[in-house]
Amino acid sequence: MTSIELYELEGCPFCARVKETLDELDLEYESHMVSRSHADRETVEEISGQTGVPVLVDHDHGVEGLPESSDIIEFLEATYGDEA
Ligand SMILES: N[C@@H](CCC(=O)N[C@@H](CS)C(=O)NCC(=O)O)C(=O)O
Repeated sequence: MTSIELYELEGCPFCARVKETLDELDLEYESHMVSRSHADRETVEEISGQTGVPVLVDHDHGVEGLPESSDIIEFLEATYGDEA
């Protein structure tokens, strides 16, 4: 089972940037497509305290719901990149 999960929305450019980074770092992850309706994003709200996506989970590193694509990319590069 992979440690990383990504909550994302079809066609979301911020999610695409995160996925690009995951691919560049050759990381496996489980994708969860969320509903277009914010009211139906209970899990995203529960784990991250807001309803926007992308949101990243990385169980192995104690990350249970990290929002903001730039923060997610920074975390992935710092944790799994060449300089990690
Ligand atoms: N600053 C945020 C922006 C994320 C964002 O705007 N995500 C969109 C989807 S592309 C979203 O969830 N917006 C709320 C919505 O309208 O569903 C980031 O970089 O992650």
